[in-house]
This record gives sequence, C-alpha cells and structure tokens, in this order.
Amino acid sequence: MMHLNKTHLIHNDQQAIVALCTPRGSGAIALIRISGQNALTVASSLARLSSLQQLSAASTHTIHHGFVIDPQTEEQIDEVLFLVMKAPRTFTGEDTVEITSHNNPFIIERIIDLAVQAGARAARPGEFTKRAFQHGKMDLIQAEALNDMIHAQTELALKQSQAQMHGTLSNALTGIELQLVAVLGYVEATFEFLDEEQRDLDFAAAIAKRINAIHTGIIALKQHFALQKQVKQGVRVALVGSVNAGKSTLFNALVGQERAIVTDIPGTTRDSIEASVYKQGAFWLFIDTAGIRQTDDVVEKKGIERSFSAVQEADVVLLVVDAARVMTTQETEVYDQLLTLAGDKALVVFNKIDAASSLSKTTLFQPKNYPLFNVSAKKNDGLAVLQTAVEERVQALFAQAKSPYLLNQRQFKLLTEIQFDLEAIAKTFVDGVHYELLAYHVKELLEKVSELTGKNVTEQMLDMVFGEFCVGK
Ligand SMILES: Nc1nc2c(ncn2[C@@H]2O[C@H](COP(=O)(O)OP(=O)(O)OP(=O)(O)O)[C@@H](O)[C@H]2O)c(=O)[nH]1
Ligand SMILES: [Mg+2]
Repeated sequence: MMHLNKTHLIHNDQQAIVALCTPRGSGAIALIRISGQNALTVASSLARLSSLQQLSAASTHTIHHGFVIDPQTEEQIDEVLFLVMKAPRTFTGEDTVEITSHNNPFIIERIIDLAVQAGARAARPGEFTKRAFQHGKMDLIQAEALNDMIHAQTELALKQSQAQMHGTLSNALTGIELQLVAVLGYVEATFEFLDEEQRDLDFAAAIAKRINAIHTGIIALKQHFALQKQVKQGVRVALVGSVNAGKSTLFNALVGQERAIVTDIPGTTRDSIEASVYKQGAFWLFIDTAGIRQTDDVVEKKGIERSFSAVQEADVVLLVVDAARVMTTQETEVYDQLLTLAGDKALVVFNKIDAASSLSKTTLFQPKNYPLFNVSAKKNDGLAVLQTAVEERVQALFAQAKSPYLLNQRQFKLLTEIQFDLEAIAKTFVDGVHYELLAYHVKELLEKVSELTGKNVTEQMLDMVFGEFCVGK
C-alpha cells in the first residue's frame, strides 16, 4: 500500500502525453490534447502562429490561430487553433496545449506523430484523468464518475454521475470515515479505563451503536446497485418464445424498422439481433432471440438455454405466444419455466390474434399473475397498449433507482468487504470486547474506506481503474 497525497505522487512521470480527445469518425473538428511538463515546448516546435509570436511565450488560457507545421520540412499540415493552458489551472493539473484541427485521420496522425517526435508520448487509456487524480484535481470516485458521465446511456445516469463528480458519494464516504474515527476514539479511550465493568457499560454500548449505524449506512449505499445497471447502460427488452411465434415481426414493429428477417420458416432467426431506440431519456435495447424449437415432442435444449440467458440479462421480457395454434404440453412447461425465471419482468404477448381460431383461444396457455396482451404484430393491432405497458415497467424500474449514487463494481466490492468486516466486528461484542483487537480492526476499515476514495491505493489498482477509460480521456 502506498499513501498518496498531493505532494507524494505514485508515478513521477511528467513527460508530455498526447492523444486525440474527440471521437474518430465524421465531424468537422478534432481536438488533440498535449499535457505534461514539456507540453508547451512540444507544441511550440510544431506551431507557427499567425501573430508570428512563439507559442511558448503565450500567456496562460489564451487561444491562438496558426498552423501545424513539420519543423523539418516546413510542410504545412493543417490550419488550427492552439489553446494554451498552464499549470495548475488545467484538467490534468499540468501544462496543457489543446490543438483544434480539421477532422481528418491523416491530419490527426501527422499531428500526433510530430508531437511524439518533439518529445511527447502517446497517452494510455484514461491517462489524462489519471494525471488529474495524481495532481489532486479529483479523488478516485470523481474520476470514475467522469468516466460514467461520458458513457452514460440514460439521462438519469448522466445526472447521477455529474452529481458524483461534485462529490456526493465522496461526501457520504467522508461521513463513514468520520464515524469510524469516532469509534476509534472511543476504543482508544477505553485503554485509559481501569474499572472493566464501568468501561463496558459506558463504552461497549456506545461503540456497538455507532458500528451499527455505519453498517446501516453502507447497506443503504449498496441497496440500489442492482438497479443501477439499467440506469447506466440503458434498458434491455428481450423477446423470447417458440419458433415462428412472430417475435421478429413484433421486434421490427417495436423498433420501427425492418431489422430482423421475417419468414414463415420456423427457425429464421439464428442469432440474437439487437436494436437500440432512444426513448424517454434513455437508450432502450430491444433484443430479438432465436426461437425455441420442438421436434418429436422434445424441445431443443440449446434453444431453451439461449432463451433463459436472454431472460436473465433483460429488464423487461416479452414472452411471445403464437395464438394461432395450440401449444404442446412440453412447450407450455418451457414457457412456465421462463415465466418463473422472468418474474415481474415478464409480459405475456399473444400474437397473431388476427389468425387465432376459437379452438386455439380456448385451449391456450393461460398463465396466471402475469399481464397478458393480445396483439397482431403483422396487422399492428394492440401494439400501442403493449408499448405503454413496457414503458410503465421501465418507469417503475427507474423510480426505484433514484438514489443519488452510482456505484461501480470496484466500489460495490469494497463496500461489501467493509460491510462484512463490520458484521464480524459486531459479532465479537457478544462474548466480551477485546479493545486492542477492535482498534486494529477499525484501523483496517479506515484503510479500506481510503481505498475507495483513492487516498490509499496501489499502482496496480489505479491502472485497473483508469484502464477502463478510453484513450484521450
Ligand atoms: N397472421 C399473422 N401472422 C403473423 C403475425 N406475426 C407474424 N406472423 C407470421 O408468422 C411467421 C413467423 O414470423 P417471424 O416474425 O419470423 O417469427 P419468429 O418468432 O421471429 O420466428 P423464428 O425467428 O423462426 O423463431 C411469418 O410468416 C409472419 O408473417 C401476426 O400477427 N399475424
Ligand atoms: Mg425470428
């Protein structure tokens, strides 16, 4: 473990790093960032300003029109703007030059190459943010929130990650940290006490009460974790059911495009097809699956397994039934299992009602306790009602997920460890308190809390956190 603060840096790597910060692809303009101790020297060597000034002489937080040139050949690479920002008032806390060029891959590569020739090196994923963290510009949770913000797939996730960048989770953890320090204070005070009976009466109860409060707080923090996946990544709506039930037809109708192939041959869809639709401030991913096939009274196992995992990963499940024919007993059993697995995520859709005979209707599979919908995907009948029901399910999910925090796996894991440690400590109270041991455990807990905010982290862990970022972040 290495202790970090603003003066003691894990990595003393100050060399300028360079990367494209805007996405590759079409668009008029690209932004290339150079950051590090020698950023200004690097940028100056490839800059020719219209003002004929030297870029290195520019004052901080100024913009300059000019050209990127190859210093060896004097070749003009592109007409650009240079934004000069000197440390410490920059994102990374280091000298930074941002070059706004035209968005052409050859131009971008040339500029980055020239910067490298002049003494910069290509930035690794997340390295700008890592440097911001190392220069005390943000704590680890804020850095992670920044990554969440960039990748937010829903408006709610965006709001939560923005709040987190301003420290909501960091503040909650500081609260936990203070409570632990208070516990430690109590524990250490007991060392002064000689009268054991009196000591246990006064202190043990007070300590137990505080440990309990911290435990409750951590449970509350963790509570919404499962729901946060939808908030962060958008909603998954999966369509499952037997071959030829009309899943692809329904899928196309729901996404408003002819994405999946529809034929009357059972087994048309072989692999899952996904389509993303933007709705109500979130990305909704609709997933059309390969149908479950039955031959000689045996339901194909692979198809069942596929459908099971689609159900598990989805937030809303549309179980599609072909209402134009009678289901077999085996099929009914599989449908029942899928419903049990889906639980309240499931909506049962009877498709092809336009072609349903009275026979197929009366003998139809009729699950209880699940919302049932009669539709004709082909004739666009009943789809509006189904859409509304799906939207309501999603709204309900989001309503539950309105906690002010977004946790990622790392934070969740550490909070769980802290929770278990607290539970272990609480147990020791049953058979008399060993204060020295308790003090030791509380100190350990304090270290874990510091690990969350990044005050107490290893280099390896930092690499893991920032490795999830993209280059240029
Ligand atoms: N009458 C009627 N036919 C439908 C309806 N929906 C789908 N079909 C027909 O049913 C057949 C199968 O439709 P698909 O959408 O390919 O069914 P699927 O469930 O995706 O089938 P697989 O991909 O093979 O599992 C096609 O011939 C469709 O035109 C409907 O509402 N009414
Ligand atoms: Mg299909």
